[in-house]
Amino acid sequence: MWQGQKVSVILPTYNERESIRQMVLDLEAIEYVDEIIVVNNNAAEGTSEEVAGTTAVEHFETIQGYGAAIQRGFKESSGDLIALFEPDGTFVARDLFKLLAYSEDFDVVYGSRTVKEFIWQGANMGIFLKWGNYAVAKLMEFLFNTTSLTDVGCTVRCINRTTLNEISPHFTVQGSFFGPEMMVLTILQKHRVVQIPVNYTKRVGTSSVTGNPVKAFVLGLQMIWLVLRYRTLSWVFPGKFRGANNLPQDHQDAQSESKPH
Ligand SMILES: Nc1nc2c(ncn2[C@@H]2O[C@H](COP(=O)(O)OP(=O)(O)O)[C@@H](O)[C@H]2O)c(=O)[nH]1
Ligand SMILES: [Mg+2]
Repeated sequence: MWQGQKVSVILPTYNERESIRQMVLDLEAIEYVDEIIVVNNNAAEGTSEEVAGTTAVEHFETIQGYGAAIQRGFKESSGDLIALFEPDGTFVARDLFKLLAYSEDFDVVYGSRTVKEFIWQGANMGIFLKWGNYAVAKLMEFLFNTTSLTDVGCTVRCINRTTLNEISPHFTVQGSFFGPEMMVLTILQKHRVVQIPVNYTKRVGTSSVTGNPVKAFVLGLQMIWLVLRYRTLSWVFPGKFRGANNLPQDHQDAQSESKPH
């Protein structure tokens, strides 16, 4: 529990048999964590055995894809605050503290992996990935005139239940560019969002997405397309991405004048 709110952590897994147990144990050691959900997305053989004996609850999602796995995790979670991490050794569990601290003022706290001081030796965040993520993030920031963004591909993030309920009916992406779709939806619905640096370390095992430069480049193009598509659609159909409980625009503007952000 964090400030009276139940905390769920979701770990999607595909090829992290060697590292998932340690991540679960690290999360279990954090007193604020109430629920750990592992979403087994047709994961490497032996993954379930690694999770067994921990307090994590494993769910099986057969639709292949990063987005499908995370959306399944969201559906299975019961927390008021829902955090996402990867169990591949690249993220550190203690960064959850930072997400929770910011969640008091923000509906969604996004992690960023492109701040130099937080990129560990051996992490897969070379010039191409760093500036590619940064450039797409700045494109999103500029086109939506929103908070400072420096990464679009970081899994680590924390969202509150109310906001998740507002955006989830609009999810369409089941693949690897689900991350920026979630970002765009929260921005379009005018939720309070912020992005903060998180540690990014060396991966255990092989990355099946950004470890391959061709795949990473194609993913970058898909992300740019997604940002442009959402920007155009939301201009042409202004009410299209409104959340179920969203107030009309003029009410929101009036409300936000009395809030710090
Ligand atoms: N590659 C891949 N990753 C998936 C899939 N489903 C869930 N994931 C999770 O997505 C995350 C990102 O994958 P990873 O190989 O670490 O790519 P990277 O973070 O870009 O280096 C991991 O936590 C995976 O477990 C899938 O179908 N393919
Ligand atoms: Mg990874």
